[in-house]
Amino acid sequence: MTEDLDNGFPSSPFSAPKGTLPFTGIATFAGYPFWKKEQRSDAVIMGVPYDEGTTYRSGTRLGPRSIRNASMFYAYEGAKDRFFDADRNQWILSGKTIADAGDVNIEPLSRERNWRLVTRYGETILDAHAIPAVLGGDHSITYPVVKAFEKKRIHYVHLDTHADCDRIFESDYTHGSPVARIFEENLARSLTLIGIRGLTNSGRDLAWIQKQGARVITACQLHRHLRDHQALSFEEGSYYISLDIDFFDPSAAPGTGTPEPGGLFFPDFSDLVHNIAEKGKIVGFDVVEVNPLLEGHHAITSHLAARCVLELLSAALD
Ligand SMILES: [Mn+2]
Repeated sequence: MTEDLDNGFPSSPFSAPKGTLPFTGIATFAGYPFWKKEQRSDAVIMGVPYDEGTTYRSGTRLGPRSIRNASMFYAYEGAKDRFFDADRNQWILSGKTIADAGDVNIEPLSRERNWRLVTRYGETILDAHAIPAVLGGDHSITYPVVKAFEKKRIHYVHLDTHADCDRIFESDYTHGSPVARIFEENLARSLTLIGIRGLTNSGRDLAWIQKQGARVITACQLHRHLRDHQALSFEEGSYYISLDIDFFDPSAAPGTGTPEPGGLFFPDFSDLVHNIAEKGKIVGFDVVEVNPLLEGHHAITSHLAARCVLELLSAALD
């Protein structure tokens, strides 16, 4: 059993591990270089290919690899001013140093060990003064990631169809429980749940988390009030954003285990994260619940997830 943090990336005697076109070379996130701890980075990508917390259709262990593959669509060599955002009419992520640390070295049926490593990987990235950008994995991994932020007293923002505060199983560590874990271990100074909808939330748990002070904004409220800044203002402070891909409408993100109609779309998400970044400082985030086994060869969910990671990086760093 290894518990070291070596990411095991190969070094090639031939050339850089990536070519000039999106379909060439070894896929790192958007073609960014492998992370070397001694190099200063603004943000570091880390994959957590773990899905033993799922309560329905598993397969999100394949999420990090699929998101990296899709993200290579955005990998063009030699682009110094990294991406031109035509919607916002500006360059984004210019001059920002971003690197990919690879995946947490998961072992089967070793939850405690795996999650200890997830927290340590997160702490290692934070100790290097970089923002951890996490690719899931199922939503259970958010709790050990957020544990790495314990000293930062973050505001936690949960973008999801579900409130994820199940307290029904003997193991309360499923992908339906991270919000309950974060609350009960007092890991966040505030909880905001956005995009909640549909028939698969427990009314009792939703009422419970609101009683504990969580702010809940349903998908319907978001559809109506997204551009009303007063209705959706965020105070100053450090923010951790957890994006469950089922926040989006299933027509935009079919590759996920628990789809629910009535979801949001990318422009809503973009407005929302930039809204948070207006006053708040995004210090870490995850994108979870992408299940490539459920989306066929189109990979639109993985492409959406990759784009969301870039949007979150831009909101955090630009
Ligand atoms: Mn979730």
